Amino acid sequence: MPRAFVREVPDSFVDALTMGERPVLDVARAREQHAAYRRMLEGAGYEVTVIPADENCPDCPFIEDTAVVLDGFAIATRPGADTRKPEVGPVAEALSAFMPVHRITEPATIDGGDVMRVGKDVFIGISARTDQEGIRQFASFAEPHGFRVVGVPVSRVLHLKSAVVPLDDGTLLIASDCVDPAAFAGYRLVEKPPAEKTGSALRLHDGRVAVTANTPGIIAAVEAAGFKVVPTDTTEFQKADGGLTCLSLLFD
Ligand code: CIR
Repeated sequence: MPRAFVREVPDSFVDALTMGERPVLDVARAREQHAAYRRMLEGAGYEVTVIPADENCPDCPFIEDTAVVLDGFAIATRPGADTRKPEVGPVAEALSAFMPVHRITEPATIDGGDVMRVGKDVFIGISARTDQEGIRQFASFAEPHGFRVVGVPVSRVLHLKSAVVPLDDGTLLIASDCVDPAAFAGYRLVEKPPAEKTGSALRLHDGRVAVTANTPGIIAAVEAAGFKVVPTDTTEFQKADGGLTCLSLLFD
């Protein structure tokens, strides 16, 4: 059965990191949206594990950044932002009940939001949060299992997956002004409308794709590419630079 890990929203979420001007974050609304996101995953057949929030970690709902699950093993990250480093321990511990967990170690940094796995390809964003040593350590765990690891520079947005996400194993939704499409030769590329940069998509194991509900242009583009879309409202998380992928860790 497909599984999802999510992490609850702390009261301190009002202090979540943001790239731009400080937004006003509504914790109650974020919790409603988080609950609906969880129901969306359950509706798609995922068994959801909820990890309690940590008030000392305002960004802890963005659980994707703390670990990457590959085939039968996980890699616990070392996030680039110091306030986020303590998020990793409880997630790694919960994952270790299901699979072996490797750990990225100092001085490397890598955020899960920079790691895009498609089939046996793993693209890793070189960003403000992820460095070359993080990519090197990640590759040392992944390559022996047949994965191809490729570093990709990313600009204007926080993470690689803010710019590009898979819709299926051969199709990517991409913002070509934030990452060079040439890195993804061989894939079918679906362009994100430039005005909807904060929008994102999450492929579900049943073949449908969750898409941010406030981005009609992305919804139309994903539908036109042949996918069934599940509109999903995550505006409070978008204000804090989070995409749809960032709120869960999905694995079989
Ligand atoms: C941060 O700046 O780290 C959080 N406010 C947002 C993280 C979003 N993560 C993701 O999309 N994978």
